[in-house]
Amino acid sequence: MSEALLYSFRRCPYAMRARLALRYSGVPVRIIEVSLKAKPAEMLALSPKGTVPVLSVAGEVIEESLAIMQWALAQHDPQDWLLQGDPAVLALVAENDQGFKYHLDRYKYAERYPELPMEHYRAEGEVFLRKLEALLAGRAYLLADHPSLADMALAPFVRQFAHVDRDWFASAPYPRLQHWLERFLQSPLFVAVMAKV
Ligand SMILES: N[C@@H](CCC(=O)N[C@@H](CS)C(=O)NCC(=O)O)C(=O)O
Repeated sequence: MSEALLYSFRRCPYAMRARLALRYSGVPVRIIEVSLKAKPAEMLALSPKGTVPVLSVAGEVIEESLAIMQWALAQHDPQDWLLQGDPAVLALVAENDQGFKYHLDRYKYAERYPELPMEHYRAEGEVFLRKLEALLAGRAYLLADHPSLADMALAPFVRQFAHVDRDWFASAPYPRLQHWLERFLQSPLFVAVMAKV
């Protein structure tokens, strides 16, 4: 198999989740850090839609972060991140990608949506935070007592939400979620995929 290439942007949460799954799977990948303002022509030739991450492997192009995660886990999933195909995994990722992300963007860039105050967008995002807090009752990870694809697909987005106003997040009533995020941020896997290349 020829070398796998991942077009990535270090701070993009979609690219982070792809890097997490690829590194966990142990598949060797060359990471190409792109500038979103000047995307490389080779990447656009493979994937004209122009979003990162894009994985090019063995003649195949995978241009959605969740599909890249699933591809990586299909190669090797030593700690059962797929939870043996439990549909709850993809359902939670869909809620993140189709619901929470929308509110996250409005909260993060509230000045671009001046029709409502920032607190409104934050409160809408908190509905999902409360759900995650409840899922963490009695277990260390969202859907099991070990990490799953859901934890890894969501954590980069919860991180962004938390970092909009760190003081607010630190004092918000989500102790389990705070702990879960902190453990993720300090995990060797996350630290490794955030190293500057
Ligand atoms: N649905 C895509 C979304 C990827 C996405 O939106 N990535 C952003 C960066 S975080 C991007 O590349 N945006 C294009 C741009 O900013 O030009 C996925 O899951 O991979």
